[in-house]
Amino acid sequence: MKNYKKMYFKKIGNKKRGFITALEQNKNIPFLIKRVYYNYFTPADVSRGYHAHKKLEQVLLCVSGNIKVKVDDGNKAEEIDLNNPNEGLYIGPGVWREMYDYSKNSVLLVLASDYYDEEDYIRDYDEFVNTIKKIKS
Ligand code: T46
Repeated sequence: MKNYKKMYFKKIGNKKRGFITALEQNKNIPFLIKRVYYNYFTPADVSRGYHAHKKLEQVLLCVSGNIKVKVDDGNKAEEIDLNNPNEGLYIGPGVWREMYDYSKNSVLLVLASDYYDEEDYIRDYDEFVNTIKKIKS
């Protein structure tokens, strides 16, 4: 089963007054939020990510502008557009991700289930594929 999914959040408001989207831990976000970070001023020709996580769960939201995310579970790779502030991408453990095509002034907001820990990263693609194979066998 895929360990990532596109999420659609409620958009409260109207064109006249503007909109609000609320994110709540263990409600529309499926984990306790221990960390929030955001990535901004990323040049259009830069790709980020190129790693998977061992345990971390995250929800990525492009709250301004748009970006593309390639997710790869070791079996299949898929490109997901994040181009609405009320849409998110849940990514669980064991999913390789690459973010690219950042539009000007895009802001990628990330909600994470744990504190920053470099030990939780798999930054080598071959190691990622081998880890997935071991889990499946
Ligand atoms: C992910 C994608 C979507 C910290 O010190 N604290 C933090 O909370 C984070 C996220 C990063 N850092 C440091 C670690 C590196 O020295 O910031 C530097 C850049 O991190 P990285 O190259 O991992 O950034 P991205 O944009 O490639 O990946 C980030 C997250 O690290 C990652 O968990 O899933 O965003």
